[in-house]
Amino acid sequence: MTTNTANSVQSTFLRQQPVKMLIGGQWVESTSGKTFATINPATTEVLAQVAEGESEDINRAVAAARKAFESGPWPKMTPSQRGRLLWKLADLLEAHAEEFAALETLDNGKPIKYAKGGDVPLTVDHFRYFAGWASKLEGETIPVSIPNMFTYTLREPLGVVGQIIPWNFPLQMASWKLAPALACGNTVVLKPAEQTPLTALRLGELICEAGFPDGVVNIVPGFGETAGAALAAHPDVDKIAFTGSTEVGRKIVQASAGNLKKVTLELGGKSPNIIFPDADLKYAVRGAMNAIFFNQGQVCTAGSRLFVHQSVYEQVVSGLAEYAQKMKIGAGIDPASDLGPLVSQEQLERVLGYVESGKHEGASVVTGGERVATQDLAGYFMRPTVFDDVQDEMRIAREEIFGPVVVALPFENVEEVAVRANASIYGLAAGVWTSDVKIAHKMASTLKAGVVWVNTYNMFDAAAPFGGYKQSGYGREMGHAVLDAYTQTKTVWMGLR
Ligand code: TXE
Repeated sequence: MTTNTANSVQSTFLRQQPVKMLIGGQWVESTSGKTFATINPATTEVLAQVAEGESEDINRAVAAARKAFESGPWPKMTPSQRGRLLWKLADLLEAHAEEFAALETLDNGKPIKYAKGGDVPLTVDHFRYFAGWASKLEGETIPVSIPNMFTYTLREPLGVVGQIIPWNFPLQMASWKLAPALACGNTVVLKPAEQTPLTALRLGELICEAGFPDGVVNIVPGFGETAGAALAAHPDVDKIAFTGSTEVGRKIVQASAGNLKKVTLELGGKSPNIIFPDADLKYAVRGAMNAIFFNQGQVCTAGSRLFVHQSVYEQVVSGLAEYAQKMKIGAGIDPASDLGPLVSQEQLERVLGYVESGKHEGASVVTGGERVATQDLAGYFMRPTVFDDVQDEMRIAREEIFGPVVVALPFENVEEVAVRANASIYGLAAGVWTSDVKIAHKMASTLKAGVVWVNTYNMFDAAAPFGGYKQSGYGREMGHAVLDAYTQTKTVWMGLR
């Protein structure tokens, strides 16, 4: 990826200022006329002014989605027609892959090599996978015990779905939400995160180009407390799908109570990543590095609690610190960068606050622990950080930091580490590194997490379900599991006498 691509992105999509919102198939300004700035976190420069949606805009978007669900061409379209639209969207996205990768990197900060090699192709894949499901949503015939009855089920869409997404994987999160909802025949109001609205809005242009009927997808950028809260509380929204903090997840549940809308939540984590002494340490240490530092640690599944058997503890911690020191910190748009800036000043301050709290509670910084601020790196950069001398009850070992900060914790045996790994309010993911198949299976079944990776980490595929145990959320995304979250079952009884 070159600076030219970045420049061309700036001069095409970003030229239209303010970037408008998509309601009922039209690109419109906010009712209030307000806009907000989205920042390039590598430079702190304003990338674009974006229309700022508030409750009145959410009302308009929900009305457009309702109309499209009840009376537009959408409910009359066949499943295969819906599938073809999703496939076409995937093709269009693939054709604009370079542009999307650059836009994602500029808005979020992530290294372009990951945006190009991960975010965009995985998003394309996601739309293709769910394009296939549109025509495979089957009901069942039910062998009831009452004579002369024919009983069967239909799987029907829920209606208007509100979707609120975070800033760490803006494009992928949009696809995780949109693709299954649309495959199942729902209509959507999507609210991107205020830090990173651009790729979702550009995707909106491709959605129009693909030929989705007006109002099927509405995209309203804005802030959580206004646009997000209005969507979560809206009486004409049938379901809310949310990815973000556990704290806001609780607010979503409360707001949804008014009309008892269905809710799925993908929330925070404090995932244990456990290295046993018989692991192939070369891979395990590299795996531990990727588990925590990928995407600047702003990953809900980040392997932020690194449990290491005491016999290899020194070796692993020093190996990890060495990797951390070698990472190239730089603007995401530079193809050589391994670690970009954090997404915002607020996030940088939050993460540095955790570093201070760790030091204050007696943990030691092995490497990192500070902001990088040079003339070239004026944005929200920080060094990848490894903590030692950590106690399980310290805040840095219990709370989600959501930055490039890992706590290393020695352990003695399998039983002990299983208990400590599970001693968390979260249960999103876990990693295990071992060459002993018995330990691998034992840990896979004992760990209270929605996903367990063995001798690998942060693997995702559209076909593999993902979601949290405990306070990491409700429901599953991806795979056929998510179809339950976007359909409802109707049972039909026919008397045959
Ligand atoms: O998240 P928020 P923030 C965690 C992570 C991070 C922390 C704070 O620990 O440090 O959350 O990040 C919208 N009603 N995760 O403050 O606020 C908001 O506009 C409705 C984990 O950015 O949860 C955005 O679109 N919506 C995580 C989305 O919620 C509201 C990803 C997420 O923002 C709202 C992100 C409200 N009252 C952060 N308030 C993950 N699970 O991957 C905010 N929003």
